[in-house]
Amino acid sequence: MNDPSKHPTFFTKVPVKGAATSADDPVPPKTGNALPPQPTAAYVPRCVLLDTEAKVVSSILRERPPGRKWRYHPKCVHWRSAGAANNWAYGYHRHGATMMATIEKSVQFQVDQCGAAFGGFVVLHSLAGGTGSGLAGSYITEQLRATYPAATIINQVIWPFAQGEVIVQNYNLVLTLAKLTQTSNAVLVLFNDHLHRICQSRLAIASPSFADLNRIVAHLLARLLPHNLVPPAAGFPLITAYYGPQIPAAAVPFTTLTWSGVLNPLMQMARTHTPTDEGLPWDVRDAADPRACVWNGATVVLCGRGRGDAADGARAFRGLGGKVRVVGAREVESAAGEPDKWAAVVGPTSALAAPLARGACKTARAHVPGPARFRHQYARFGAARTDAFAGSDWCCC
Ligand SMILES: Nc1nc2c(ncn2[C@@H]2O[C@H](COP(=O)(O)OP(=O)(O)OP(=O)(O)O)[C@@H](O)[C@H]2O)c(=O)[nH]1
Ligand SMILES: [Mg+2]
Repeated sequence: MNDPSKHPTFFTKVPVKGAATSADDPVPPKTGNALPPQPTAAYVPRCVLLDTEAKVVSSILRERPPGRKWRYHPKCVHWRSAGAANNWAYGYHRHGATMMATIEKSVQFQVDQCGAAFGGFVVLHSLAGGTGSGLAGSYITEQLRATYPAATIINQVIWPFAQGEVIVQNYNLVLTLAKLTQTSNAVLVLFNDHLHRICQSRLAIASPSFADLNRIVAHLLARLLPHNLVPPAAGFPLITAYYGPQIPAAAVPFTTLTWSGVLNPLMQMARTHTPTDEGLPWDVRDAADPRACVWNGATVVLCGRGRGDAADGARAFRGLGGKVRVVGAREVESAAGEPDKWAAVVGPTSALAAPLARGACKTARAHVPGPARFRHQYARFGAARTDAFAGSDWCCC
């Protein structure tokens, strides 16, 4: 998104003094709370950056790709120096109120910039650490819901690697999802294991970095968010997404795509909860197969050029079961290295039940009477039983 004038949903034009140069980018000090200098750029993204430590925010602000014509607004960048110790309770109870007090003006500023076009918020966060789960996913989402009751709130959450790097990740994700079921309209779950597998097996990236994983997420969100992602059933806001084709940029010029070639594998990915569009279990033939995922409504988003339209999507996805809505634009310009036909399916699916149950079971086991590792760390920072080890209600084992 180098040219913000083409993306009015994501950027606001603000008054400027002087020409923008990369030296004007706000760069926070390594520690401390001082706000960076005022921007001189004409366009600012409609976002508020937030962390309980400076490292990630600093690195985001230091990124200055050549040709980029926008800057983050310094009013909308907040950080602390302590971190949240991978502890939901620390993020929620210790950072929640103080950080919300500082960010609410930024949120109001961005809402004002949207004017009548304001529809809601997208909160992007991980589930495993203390900041993403306790602060962004729980406290801030709760406050946004209280302050803007009519707004649509979508939380895009990163599900941790199954062999996770955070030992208490299941506690944090259960505590967060328990809150989000009460506050969010849609929780778009994307799995780090899936993103990693797509990078390695389909995009020819031998050792994927977080930047590689994030590129997939950003691309997906840019194409999905203009559409309504709120699932049809109130009370169960969890949704996930599959997309295709998955082609390395270098191979795009040598690939000819047809809509059926894109949509048929995508349909099978959705049916069998397979994140990649290769090596699909084609023997799962219909929705009656016990191995097939159950979909309670789905949205198919088509972006691309050439012959093909909503009818192709509807035809390909007829076998998914449940109601399928097909949206999107046929005549979308694709950037260099992007295929000229692209599609995604997004919605609530039974595929989410297994990881959810696994996380809840691990958390519930820690909550049975007797010595429970780590639980005291949550109680120490104010997490009560009702805060969610209510997640144990979901336990199926
Ligand atoms: N996809 C993706 N996952 C990430 C990224 N950074 C961290 N993660 C995942 O997020 C989880 C760790 O959460 P973090 O976001 O690092 O933690 P935090 O929310 O900042 O919380 P604290 O460190 O406790 O302050 C792990 O599951 C990581 O795999 C990223 O850039 N992209
Ligand atoms: Mg962090």
